[in-house]
Amino acid sequence: MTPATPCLRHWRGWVGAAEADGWLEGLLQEVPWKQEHISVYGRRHAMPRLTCWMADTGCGYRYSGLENAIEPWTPLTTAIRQRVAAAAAQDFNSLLLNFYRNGRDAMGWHADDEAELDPEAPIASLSLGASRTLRLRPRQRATATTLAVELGHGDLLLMDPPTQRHWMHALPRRLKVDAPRLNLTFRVVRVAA
Ligand SMILES: O=C(O)CCC(=O)C(=O)O
Repeated sequence: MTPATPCLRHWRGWVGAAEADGWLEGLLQEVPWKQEHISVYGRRHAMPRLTCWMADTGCGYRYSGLENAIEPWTPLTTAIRQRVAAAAAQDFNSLLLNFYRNGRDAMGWHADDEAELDPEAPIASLSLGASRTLRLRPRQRATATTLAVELGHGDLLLMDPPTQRHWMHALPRRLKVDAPRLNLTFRVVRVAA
């Protein structure tokens, strides 16, 4: 059965505005942002956002049919990783960065439940820049409640298990937004022993 609510911990303004400004600027500069493409019904489309996958050695990850090349951690992502790990009481070995250039960039409905990810670990999501709405809905559409979580500059959202098993999430377009937004989701990839 789908739990009535997803297991979320939301810390608004988890990092103060001045430091969040510095992280936003620093990440825009130092991350090797990529324009990836996906195939839908045989047609190739540019993803509506730029992305980058950073991870420890051996933490490969596939989603939307993409095999993500692993980029090394940068000084800033290493520092942020340590801060997020302390807040979440959880070590993370990988990070998906999304760069929404303006309100036309978005992410469709999905769950972060790929076989590579540890289903017992939380996913920690840090937002920087323009405020946007994360929507969540149960996988079983019969109970089609859609929740909205407004994610602002410096917010940290923890999605605890079993959220990914029962809920999907999306970041819809918001056409009035001109400003950029970054989202960093720290994850635990299962590494073969
Ligand atoms: O940008 C967001 O807040 C959502 C990102 C997301 O859903 C993901 O990385 O899986």
